[in-house]
Amino acid sequence: MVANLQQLQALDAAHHIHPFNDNADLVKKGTRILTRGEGCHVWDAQGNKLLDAFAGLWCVNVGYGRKSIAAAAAKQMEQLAFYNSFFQCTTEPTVHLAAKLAALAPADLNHVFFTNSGSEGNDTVLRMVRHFWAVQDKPEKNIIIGRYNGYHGSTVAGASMGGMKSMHAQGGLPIPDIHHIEPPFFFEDGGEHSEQEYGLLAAQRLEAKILELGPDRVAAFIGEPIMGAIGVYIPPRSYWPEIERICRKYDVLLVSDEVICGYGRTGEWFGADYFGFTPDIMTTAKGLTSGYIPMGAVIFNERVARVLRDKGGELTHGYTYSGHPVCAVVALENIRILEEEKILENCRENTGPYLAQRWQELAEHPLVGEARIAGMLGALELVPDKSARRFFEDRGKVGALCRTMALGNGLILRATNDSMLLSPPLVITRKEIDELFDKTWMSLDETAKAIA
Ligand code: PXG
Repeated sequence: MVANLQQLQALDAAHHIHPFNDNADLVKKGTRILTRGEGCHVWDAQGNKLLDAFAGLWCVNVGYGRKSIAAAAAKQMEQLAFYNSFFQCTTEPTVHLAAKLAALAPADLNHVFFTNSGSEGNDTVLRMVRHFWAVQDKPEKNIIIGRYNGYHGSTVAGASMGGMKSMHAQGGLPIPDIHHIEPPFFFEDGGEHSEQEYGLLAAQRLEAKILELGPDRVAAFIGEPIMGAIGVYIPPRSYWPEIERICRKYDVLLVSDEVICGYGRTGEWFGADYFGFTPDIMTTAKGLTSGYIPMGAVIFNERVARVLRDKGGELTHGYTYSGHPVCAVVALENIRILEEEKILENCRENTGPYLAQRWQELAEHPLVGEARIAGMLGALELVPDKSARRFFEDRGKVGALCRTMALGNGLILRATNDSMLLSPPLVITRKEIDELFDKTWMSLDETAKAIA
């Protein structure tokens, strides 16, 4: 227990405005302060040990406490703490990382622009996509289509392309020339269709929207391969290939927001690999450095990069810390760990299937209407009645309650509405998966009892 916890909480309440929090409520309750992490566990200031089934915020893919990452950062800080990538300069690790990402990315996505976060990545995407069409004498081809309830970050462009109503309500969003279609969510929306049929129908909403707006107006479609923040909506296998077909038919750029899915979350390097489609552009962040340091990378294919390079003139876009050398060595070390410890292979062949099996067992609980999972990304849909695909009337209350129960049982799960979300470090062991199962079941029992 940290001796000065109450003091820290008082200082926090007095001076720190938290992201995605009801700050008035937070001041009343006091912040949970985390102090240490090792593998899949974190400790809070009261000394509680918690299984972090949410990997920080969908990001600590290689787990906590990696000394080799800390050492790589320290060494680079001593040698060259910073230099920029503007004005015909860059640093050695930045170059190595760009080449490494080009090698990992699918197809001919061989060109990398560095950012500090996923949100900045998506702002970069918006500007570059519009510029791409403008320099080909199509300035009117500037509309980006996203999806309602999609999450693409908190900056102006990210939140605009995202489809969160509560975010649009603050700050006058979305900006012009952004449109949205309904997302694929079989549990809510699938009706009597088979999943694969529904996947096609949900994708065809994009075609209808393109035709409504006019193909000459639509620059790009952006989507998360699996929608994370809204509740881990895993689309049917038929969805993404159909989206790709439609984008190609109308020459609309396809942007895969891989901020959560990227770097192994699904057991493949990218969500696009998992679903078998090839985007033109990918936004990545989070798992790129496993959250050890902020960094993002937008990865472009040959076509987009060539137009931007040969016709685009000077690129009037960049962040001071684009390609920061310390972040680059952290990313390189993180990727080295993912590769050398065969973490993706292990997820695909060993722990992933085991996690899926145990997660599916949770669907037997009376409170669970659906257990969905892809690789190391899952959700439990809590429902009032197992026999119907229906939500609680007061949506979100039961999820929040279950999250609190889980914390009491030493388990961190995130709740969106009444979906309990799962995104553990990719290094989670079978023993920890059993711990996850036991603690989740117990939390579901306690939640069911509390609302009975
Ligand atoms: N795209 C996706 C798909 C994301 O999940 C971002 C972009 C933005 O990345 P940065 O690094 O700017 O945060 C994200 C981030 C939640 C939650 O409530 C999810 C994210 C961020 C904050 C909260 O689950 N994802």
